Parts: sequence; structure tokens; C-alpha cells
Amino acid sequence: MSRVVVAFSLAVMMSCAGHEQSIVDPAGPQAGKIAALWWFFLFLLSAIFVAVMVFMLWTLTRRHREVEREKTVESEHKPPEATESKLKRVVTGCTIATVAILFVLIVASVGTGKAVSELGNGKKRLIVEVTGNQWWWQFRYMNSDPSQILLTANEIHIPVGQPVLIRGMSNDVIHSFWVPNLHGKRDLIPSRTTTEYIQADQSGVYRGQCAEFCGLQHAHMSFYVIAEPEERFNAWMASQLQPAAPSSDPVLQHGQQAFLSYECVYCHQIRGTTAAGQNAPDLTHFGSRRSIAAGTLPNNLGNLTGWLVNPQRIKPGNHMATIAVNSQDLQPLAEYLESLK
Ligand code: HEC
Ligand SMILES: [Cu+2]
Repeated sequence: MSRVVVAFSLAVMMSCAGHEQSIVDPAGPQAGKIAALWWFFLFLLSAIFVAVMVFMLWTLTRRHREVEREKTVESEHKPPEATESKLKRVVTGCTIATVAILFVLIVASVGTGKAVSELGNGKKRLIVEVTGNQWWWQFRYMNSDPSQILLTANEIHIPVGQPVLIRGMSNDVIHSFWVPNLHGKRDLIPSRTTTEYIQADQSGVYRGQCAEFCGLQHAHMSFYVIAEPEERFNAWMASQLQPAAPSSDPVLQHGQQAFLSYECVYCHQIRGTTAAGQNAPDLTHFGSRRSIAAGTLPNNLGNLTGWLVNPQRIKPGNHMATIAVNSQDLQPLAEYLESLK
């Protein structure tokens, strides 16, 4: 039992280390408004809770002098006239106060929703299309120039201080796009497009998580948003738009040959090669990403090798086929994929 607890806390600590995921630590205006609403609710409702508890303790402990004095009337189970009308006034007052407080909460919540939805409107902006898949994320940076459209997976970079329009859709079931430090949850619904603006005012790495149960590996469907200064973002974009560079290293060439000769190419794309599969994460710059399989494992050579040997052991039920990769091909294949920066 204690071993389970230790393992669990270690897992939680490891998955949190260095990557933020918190609604009470907003990094942009949308999340800021949502966090303000949350604090307002928390303080108001806590004050009401405390007031109710204090009042209850007070009524439980005080002596009922008036009732004691009016023994005769009490025996008829009826309070005296004066007490009766006082009670009526108190109950009416409390009812009106309750309705008024609920009304304040509704106004605050609708007001915040409206204010959040207006943020970012009409400004020059980046458009990122996100498609939910069981159990990974596809991202497409839109551009009026088709050669500048970027396809990637499980990780996005955004420039600090600029609104980014997220256009969400789904390939299979309902998912929900959620980066707690940047915005609330937004459902991704098959055959519909939903939109929202996100904006990060502080650079950082923000963890996102699917927030709508979407099947077996729902919990292993996370992603990262990396907010960085505009020049760094532009440099990232320029390098991601490049096709995978050919290598003169014989090991990497062997790895590439292996990739192209196995079934990998039916599902995955690596731009600059003949691999053009469209129903799995684009691997053109896989080596530059932080994680393997939508946040399931940190991206390093050892984890990748484990993934290639048996993706079903690491993420049971996921839609990658287990392929018997020849033992001579395994290491070069993993090294090749990691070299795709
Ligand atoms: C049947 C289609 C299919 C085949 C064949 C396939 N994959 Fe995959 N692959 C997937 C899917 C789907 C995922 C995403 C799994 C998930 O995260 O749920 C994936 C994930 C990956 C990832 C992690 C990507 C990321 O961004 O996290 C790598 C690396 C990878 N595959 C490499 C390979 C290699 C190498 C081969 C060939 C030996 C291969 N795949 C064969 C469908 C496939
Ligand atoms: Cu999900």
C-alpha cells in the first residue's frame, strides 16, 4: 500500500515538475478573468458559509428566553404574535438576500464569459487549427500562403503577448482543449468548429490536457504550449517549416531507410521523404518535441526505443500498430527520429 502511495506521489511530482498546469496562476488575459471570477466566488461563498455556521452555532448555544417566558403559548406549539412576525421578516429577508446573491453570481459569471469572448477580437492574429484524435493532438498553423502552413502534433509554440485564434475540431469523438493557465475548456466536436482566443503574457511552458472523457487513453492525451518572445517564435516557425534535412551520417541514413521500409509510412508523415501518412502525428520535427505520445513519456532515446518496441505496453489501446522492428534496425531508427529537430 505505502509503495503504491510513494509511486503515485512520485508520478505526480514528475509529471508536474517544470511544467505548469494551474487555473489560479493565469498567464494571460482570458485565464486572468476566469481566475478573478473564481476568487470572487470563493471569497463570497466562503463568507456566506462562515456567516451561516456562526449563526447556527449562536442559535444552538443561546437560551430561548422569550419562549421560556411565554410558557402557556408555547404549549400550543405556537410562538407569540411578536415572535411570529419577526420570524416572518427574517425569513423573507434571508430569501431576498439569497436570490440577490445568486443574481450577483450570475451577472459576474455571464459578464466574465462575455468579456473573455471579446478579448482578442479583431486584432492581427495567428490561427491554429487543433484536431482532437484518440489520443493525440494535431495542430495546423494556418496561412494564406499554402507553403507557410505548418502541420505538427502534441506541442505548439506561440508568441508572447499576442492573441492566437484556436479553431477546434475532432476526427472521432468529443474531446476538450484545455490549457488551464491560458483559458477555460473548449469542446472539440466532430463535424463542428469551435473557436476561442488564447494569449500568454508571460513566456513559459504550459501543460494542456484533454478535458472530456474520450476513451481508454483519455488521461494520456496532453500537450504543451510553449510561449516565447516573438523572435524565438519566428525562428521556431521557420525551422519547423523546413522539411527534414537529409543526413550524411550512415547510422541516421540506415534509420531513415528502416523508417521508409516498415509500415510506419502508411500512418506517419516526414516531410522531405516519401513518408506521407496522414492519420498519425507528423514526425518531420519529432526530435524537437518534449514528449512522446501526447505527454505520455518524456522524449529521449531510451523512451522512444521502448515506444517503438511495444507502443501498446506503454499506452494500451492506442492506434499505433505494434511492428516487429528488426533488432539491427531499432537503434538507428530511434536515433534517426531523435535527429529530426
Ligand atoms: C497504424 C498506424 C501507425 C503505424 C503503422 C505506425 N504508427 Fe506511430 N503512431 C501512430 C499513432 C496513431 C500514434 C499516436 C499514438 C498516441 O499518442 O495515442 C503514433 C505515435 C508515434 C510516435 C510518437 C509521436 C509523438 O509525437 O508523440 C512515434 C515516434 C511513432 N509513432 C513512430 C512510428 C514508427 C517508427 C513506426 C514504424 C515502425 C510507426 N510509428 C508505425 C500510428 C502508427
Ligand atoms: Cu479526452
